[in-house]
Amino acid sequence: MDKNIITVTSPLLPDLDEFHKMLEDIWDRRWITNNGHYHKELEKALAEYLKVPYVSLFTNGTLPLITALQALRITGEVITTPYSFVATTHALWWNGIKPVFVDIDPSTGDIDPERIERAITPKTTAIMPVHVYGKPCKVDKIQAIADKYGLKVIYDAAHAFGVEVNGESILNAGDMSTLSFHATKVFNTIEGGAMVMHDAKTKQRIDYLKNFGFAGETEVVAPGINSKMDEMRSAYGLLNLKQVDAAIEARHRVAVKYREALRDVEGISFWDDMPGVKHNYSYFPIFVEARKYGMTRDELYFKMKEQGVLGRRYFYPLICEFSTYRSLESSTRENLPNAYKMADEVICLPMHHLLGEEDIERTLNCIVR
Ligand code: T4K
Repeated sequence: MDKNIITVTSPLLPDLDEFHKMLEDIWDRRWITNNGHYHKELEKALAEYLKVPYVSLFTNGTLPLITALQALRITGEVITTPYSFVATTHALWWNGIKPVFVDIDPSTGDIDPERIERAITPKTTAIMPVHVYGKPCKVDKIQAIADKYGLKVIYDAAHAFGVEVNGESILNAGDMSTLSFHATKVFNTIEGGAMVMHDAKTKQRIDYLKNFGFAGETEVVAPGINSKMDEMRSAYGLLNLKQVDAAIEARHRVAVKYREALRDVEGISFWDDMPGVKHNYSYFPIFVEARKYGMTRDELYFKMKEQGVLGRRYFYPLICEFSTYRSLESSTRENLPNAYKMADEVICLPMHHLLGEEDIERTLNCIVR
């Protein structure tokens, strides 16, 4: 990667010598996947770090979504948000489930609970919200609706590693939550992911499902899939877990600087921290109001790009604009005005633990005039 380019993120990498020692140990054990030593260690360490009862590791963040829907036997229609990475809705599609898009709350980017009830039909079986950018959904309101209509709730918490509300992990909300440990995430295992669940029985079932449904050498209890994490990536994850707090703190410092510099820029808005929330600063979205700023979002995005500052337009286009989904009744601009507006105005600024003063200044110089 060209040193003069500032990317939207940069992976948190473990110390190479420490990783090498762990690799030697794995070589000695000659056990490289299928619920090995480091796999077990990482599941335990993550449950403790994340303050959740049970964690099941996966090979990426998409397969736990697909598997959660299988495990809960979700069918028919599922209410979800169009303002996310496309994997959220693809997981429904891969299960033969019809996504029903509900608009977002413009003050958080998350699904607006006030709009969920009117999208429920006799075919609705679940709600799949996303804590987008790690900003916690209104989980109590969503749960109240789910309880009233007998629906399951699966949170796509791909962005919400370590996020807490009033001291409690946001990952404990709903029936299950899923995480992504992709290279671009706050905590990464190169590729990787996890599911968080409330009880040992569910963990057991998920562990079967991610290993072809095997419950023993000769017994298959369900049409499972292969989505196990291997020993190398589990060891890598254990090392990254030791440094993730420092990385989040470094991201926090970047957020503080961005906010200071952008607070009074006419036509640019952003979010402050939410009261009672422990954030992970996974993304720093800004919103460009063209009329007031004097430049459209895309004009600013390409101006930044010309200067080597690679922000990203997460999440533009909306999921409902892609060919697979655009003909659904719920995909229209009339149904999703807030989501379309946000997708048209957003740029995620570079946000990672390695950004220095100079990088921050170069980024801000593109925006502040
Ligand atoms: N649900 C949600 C809400 C998600 O956001 C995601 C994934 C998922 C589910 C699915 O989880 P996974 O199955 O992916 O675990 C990235 C990621 O690939 C994807 O994981 C992520 N969300 C999504 C929001 O972003 P791209 O296509 O934008 O990534 P890419 O390759 O353009 O990388 C972005 C920047 O990161 C690069 O410009 C530079 C930097 N980078 C990237 C990589 C891979 C590095 O510096 N080093 C690297 O190794 O999708």
